[in-house]
Amino acid sequence: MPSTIEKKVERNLIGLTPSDYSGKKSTLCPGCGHNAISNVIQAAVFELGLAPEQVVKISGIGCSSKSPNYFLNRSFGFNGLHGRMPTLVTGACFADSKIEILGISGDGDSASIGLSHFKHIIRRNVPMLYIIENNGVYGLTKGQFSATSDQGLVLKHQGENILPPLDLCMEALISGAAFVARAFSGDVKQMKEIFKAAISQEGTAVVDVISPCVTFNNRAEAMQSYTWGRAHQTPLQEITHFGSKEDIVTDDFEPGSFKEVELQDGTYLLLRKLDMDHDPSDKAAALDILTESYKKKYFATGLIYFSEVPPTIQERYDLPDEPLNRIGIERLRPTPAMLDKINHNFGI
Ligand SMILES: Cc1ncc(C[n+]2csc(CCOP(=O)(O)OP(=O)(O)O)c2C)c(N)n1
Ligand code: SF4
Ligand SMILES: [Mg+2]
Repeated sequence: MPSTIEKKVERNLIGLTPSDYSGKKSTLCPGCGHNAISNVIQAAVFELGLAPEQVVKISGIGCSSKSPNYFLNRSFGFNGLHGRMPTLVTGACFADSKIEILGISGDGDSASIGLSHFKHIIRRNVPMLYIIENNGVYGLTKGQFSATSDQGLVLKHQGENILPPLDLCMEALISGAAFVARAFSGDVKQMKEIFKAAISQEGTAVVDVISPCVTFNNRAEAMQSYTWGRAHQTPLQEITHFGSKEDIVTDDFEPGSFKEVELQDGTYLLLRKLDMDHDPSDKAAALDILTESYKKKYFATGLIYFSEVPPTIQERYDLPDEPLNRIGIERLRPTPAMLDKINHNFGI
């Protein structure tokens, strides 16, 4: 009898296949760093075993903000106004306290027009993964400087950038983020582990991904180019996300060279020390590494800072356990008698 070769399709914890997590075909430029990020988001959500319908993707305006079209077709989504992704996220988190929120933004979206929203969503500790697809340029509007463009950068239609850049990891850290990481589009392995950890974290987890714009800002001497990124990426640690403590098995375990970190959902991160010897639980050390890498123009990637999570906005407002969008209008709306009582308390 002829043997039939069965193609083995990989399935995750909930029995879905990678294609259940795919999106539309990308219309971004071939080679754009944002495409790699879309692929890695798909892989991370697949590996965590989250149903796509448990996720909402929210973005602003930019090539980066278009990218939620290209992953997780079956998830909820909203493409909002420039710089206003965090405002929409805040609304979504009040309406549905159980949904996983992925906020996708660009350096223009978050460091220029949306900077105050970026900082306030962190201060409020809205539970989400906040990804900045940082190419140091306004890609969608054809190559203007953004607030993360390097000082001295020369762009075709802009001349020389005379202003110093903002570092969004530094802004996140001083705004009170309990999870701050940096990744590079050219290093998908590290990016995937960071995304998995960031999704497993309660509160606002910020990941600044250096994501080259191959059309407007990819000259070798530009900081956010592939050439510069590859030459100047300095991983702080080797980072692996595990579903449980029992899954952590390493052959070359040397005490002192590994650090285990438990995340809010009971999953684990294993950090293996590299040359940098960085302690991500030390906020001063995190600021030092960011200050040094800013001055010396390299990208320290990996987990920059991680701490116990302060109360989320939902905890501070004492939201009920049951998401408001599932409670039903009869139970959400106060009865006439209750309304009278409330009005009476206001002296009406
Ligand atoms: C209120 C408002 N101001 C300006 C614009 C024009 N605009 C659209 S996208 C963009 C910048 C996008 O840059 P970035 O967020 O870095 O995304 P990228 O395209 O580089 O991925 C600007 C200025 C707009 N859409 N809305
Ligand atoms: S213009 Fe730049 S940012 Fe936009 S899709 Fe092309 S490479 Fe990506
Ligand atoms: Mg940009």
